[in-house]
Amino acid sequence: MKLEWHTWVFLLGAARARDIAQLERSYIEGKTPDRTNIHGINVATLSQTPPEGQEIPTDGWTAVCTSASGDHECNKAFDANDSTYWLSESGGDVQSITIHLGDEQKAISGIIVVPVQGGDGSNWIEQHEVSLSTDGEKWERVAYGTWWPDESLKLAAFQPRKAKHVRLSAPTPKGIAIADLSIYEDRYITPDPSNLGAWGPTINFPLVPVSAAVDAHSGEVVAWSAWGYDQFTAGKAGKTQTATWSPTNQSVARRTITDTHHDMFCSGISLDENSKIIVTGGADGGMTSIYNTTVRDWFSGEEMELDRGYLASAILSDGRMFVIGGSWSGGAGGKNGEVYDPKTNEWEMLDEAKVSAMYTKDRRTYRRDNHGWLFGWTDGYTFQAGPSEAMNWYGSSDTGSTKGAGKRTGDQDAMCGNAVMYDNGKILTFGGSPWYEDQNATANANIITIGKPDEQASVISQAGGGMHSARTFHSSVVLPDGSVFVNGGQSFGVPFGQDDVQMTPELFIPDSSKDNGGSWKELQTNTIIRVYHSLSLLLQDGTVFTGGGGLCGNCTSNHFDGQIFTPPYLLNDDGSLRDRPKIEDVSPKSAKAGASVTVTTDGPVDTQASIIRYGSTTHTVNTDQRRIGVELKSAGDNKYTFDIPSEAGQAQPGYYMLFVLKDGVPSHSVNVQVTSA
Ligand SMILES: *[C@@H]1O[C@H](CO)[C@@H](O)[C@H](O)[C@H]1NC(C)=O
Ligand SMILES: *[C@@H]1O[C@H](CO)[C@@H](O)[C@H](O)[C@H]1NC(C)=O
Ligand SMILES: *[C@@H]1O[C@H](CO)[C@@H](O)[C@H](O)[C@H]1NC(C)=O
Ligand SMILES: *[C@@H]1O[C@H](CO)[C@@H](O)[C@H](O)[C@H]1NC(C)=O
Ligand SMILES: *[C@@H]1O[C@H](CO)[C@@H](O)[C@H](O)[C@H]1NC(C)=O
Ligand SMILES: [Cu+2]
Repeated sequence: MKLEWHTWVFLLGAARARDIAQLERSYIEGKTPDRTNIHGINVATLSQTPPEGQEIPTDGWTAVCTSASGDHECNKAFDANDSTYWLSESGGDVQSITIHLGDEQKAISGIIVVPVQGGDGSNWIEQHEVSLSTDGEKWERVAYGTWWPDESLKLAAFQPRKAKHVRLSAPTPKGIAIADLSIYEDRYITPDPSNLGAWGPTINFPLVPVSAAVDAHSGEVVAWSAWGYDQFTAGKAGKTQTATWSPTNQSVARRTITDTHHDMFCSGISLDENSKIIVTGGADGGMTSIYNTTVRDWFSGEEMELDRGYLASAILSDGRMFVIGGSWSGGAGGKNGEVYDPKTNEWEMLDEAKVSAMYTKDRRTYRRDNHGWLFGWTDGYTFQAGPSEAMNWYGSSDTGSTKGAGKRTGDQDAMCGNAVMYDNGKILTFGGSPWYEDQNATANANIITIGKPDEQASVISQAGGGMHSARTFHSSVVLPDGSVFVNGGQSFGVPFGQDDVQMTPELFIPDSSKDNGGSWKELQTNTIIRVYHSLSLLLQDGTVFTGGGGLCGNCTSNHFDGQIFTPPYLLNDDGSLRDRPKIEDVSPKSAKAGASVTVTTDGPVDTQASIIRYGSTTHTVNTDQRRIGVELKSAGDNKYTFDIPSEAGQAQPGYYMLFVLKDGVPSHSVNVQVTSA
């Protein structure tokens, strides 16, 4: 049944509509439907993957709590009796429980908290923080965020660390209660930060972050699931659950449930010229929704001409948005191109932008046009680099156009693989499998160089070596130095399966003097599985947010979290942050193709800098991210100039993060908007 999940949901979609309404109500009221017997009482479960490793015995534990009410003493939080519980007093800013483990443990990897069952909910924990210490004095925060307030199990999984003391704290004036708290231990992974990078902290979300985008104005990650916080449906359930992580506040906002009439699962996502998040199609077919990050709310746009799900979209050189494919919704086949103008909120069919040119040979027809690798390019053209073996140019004038652009060298259909423009006109493609699922993944990589649009001869494909590991359902981001970070995935793709997982991320390091155009390097091994429905996004400070996976209702592959990965370029040997250069000023802040931009820094920086377009992503697709390497010319006194590429569409319109580097260490970014006119 696992393998057939999508089909199963299709068939049962309509019949289950009433069940879904009921389930949804119970979720909102904080009552999850599934229960399991723990320590003699029925506990509400929240189906998710437990922390890696084993639960450690409570022998020898002692605990200190900030306060305790009546006979609900501190140690009732781990007395192996879930009808008794620790209850703090109310008032104060923060309530916490600190467990002294006795002996030092080598690799604490997570905790699970059982809330009081059957109470009135007044002592549920929402915002929380987990910290570890080896000496009881110096604490490291390993996880934080917001749990959805209900009586189901709460979990925090993190990169394993040595600890003798574990603290869970909740910044709330309400009292909190814990019926049971268990602690997990996994194998130790030796840190090597300046060489391999480092994982952590974990950020807990009140939903499975399956789709997300970075807001250019605040740097926040806006993440959403579907109608439910842990499940999607092909029925028209029409709601969206959204939660936002703020890097400034270091917190996750409570999730909001919006009556968008749009279940934004399996949709296309693009950030337009003004960085509005435009979400198209998905489980509710033809809908268009637009997220305004200022007012933090969704608005409806005009509907597409065709129903689509698992489509892809890309912003064009003139600021319009091209979409193609998407047979997962509204019947298989015929999902030719359409174009949307955010200025007029109008859609137009491009009947001659033929989707059949990009079909894979999947055994299922509704899978053949999914998750296109689209790159908006010059003169209103879009380059489609895969996942089909065939590549194409799609034009957007009049009724559109299609022109073949050859095949990737030595590659085959690579559904659910990744494609990233890591420099101006240079695309790295890697991984994927011939069918959407139930096939071995590939480690193949290709480098595709594109030039003049609508010409086959302008497209050069070169085998790009191979990854260390075969992957499908992985995710990736391009970094300020032009390298490409790849995380997660399976070597045999099974949606919602968690076997054959790749736990070691890797990095493509471009080098045009090498035959393969670069090399692949393995990075620090992770312990949180990131497979189907997981994602990665580049943040303004040059770190990576990677999260999600699952969204399968009561299956255990749900991951209600994200994690920060800090690449080696930011770290010293001891794990502390390296000194980084600083951008003092950028002018102008908005510029067209060909314009010159002046940057003021706090000292001398490397000649090579980069602008990276903000990303939006779901299901391995991120057509928004794009790095353009720019060369800085000295203009005296820590002032430099660089040019936006001369042809409109090379840097397609939108917001970019400008990074300067010093000896390879990137600055925090500053925004530059590339405009279409
Ligand atoms: C758990 O605690 C309850 C309430 O104090 C008590 O009635 C029950 O016997 C305890 N169960 C066990 C297994 O000790
Ligand atoms: C972060 O803080 C700002 C202002 O203090 C607030 O407006 C915003 O909602 C917060 N964001 C999150 C995600 O909590
Ligand atoms: C978001 O909404 C605010 C308030 O209605 C409006 O002023 C702003 O222009 C909107 N932003 C975008 C990008 O549409
Ligand atoms: C996947 O690869 C393994 C090992 O090469 C092979 O035995 C198996 O048949 C392959 N599975 C499929 C579905 O191709
Ligand atoms: C999952 O949910 C379905 C439908 O609500 C139910 O039939 C099934 O028993 C549940 N499975 C588990 C493992 O709880
Ligand atoms: Cu999916």
